[in-house]
Parts: sequence; structure tokens; C-alpha cells
Amino acid sequence: MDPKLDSEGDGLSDSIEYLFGTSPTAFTAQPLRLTSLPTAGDATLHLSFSRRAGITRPAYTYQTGGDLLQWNTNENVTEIVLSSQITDGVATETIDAAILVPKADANFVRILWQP
Ligand SMILES: [Ca+2]
Repeated sequence: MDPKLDSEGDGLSDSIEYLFGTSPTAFTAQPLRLTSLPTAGDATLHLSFSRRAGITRPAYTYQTGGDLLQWNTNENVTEIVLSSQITDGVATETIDAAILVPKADANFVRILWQP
């Protein structure tokens, strides 16, 4: 399987759709939702997303960066399972990830998944 194959052309590879528990054959809206940004007093941002049940870190990692060229693995992440559900036979969990972001890395965040 080509890990970069995007069967329906929604911009998400089939492999990342496996992680998110979304369909590789039906358009998926952006699965990552930025739910809060760092503030002057709290350098934590929050991401919310669905994740296939049973796949946990370190199978995937969080990376942050100041530009889109240099990415740094960020271990300062606390995940909370907000809910669990089964959709079209796929068990997923909705995750809130609290990511402590160094000021120099505050511009971008991504999830790196290398199945
Ligand atoms: Ca896709």
C-alpha cells in the first residue's frame, strides 16, 4: 500500500484516515480541530480529533514548528479521551490533546503517523 495514496482526493492519505478512523472512500472534512490557542499566561494549545480506538502513542507523535520546514517532536502532550463511538463499524475515540508549545514552535502543529 502506498502510504501517501489519497483514494478520494480529499487531501488526507488513506493511512492517516486509518488513524483518524475516517473513510478513505468518502470525503472527510479536516479531522483536526484547534480548540484553543496558547495565551500570554498559558503556552498550551488544544487539538481535538477522532482516533481509531486501540491506536495510541507512540504509534503517532505530535510535532510543532515555527515554520513548515523544521519540525520538532513534542513530548509535552496530555491526551484525554472525551468520548468513544462506533461509526460505520469503526470504533473511534474523540481526543483532546493539550500540547505545551515552546514559543519558537508556536506557529504550526501536526500529527506524524508512520504505520
Ligand atoms: Ca483521503
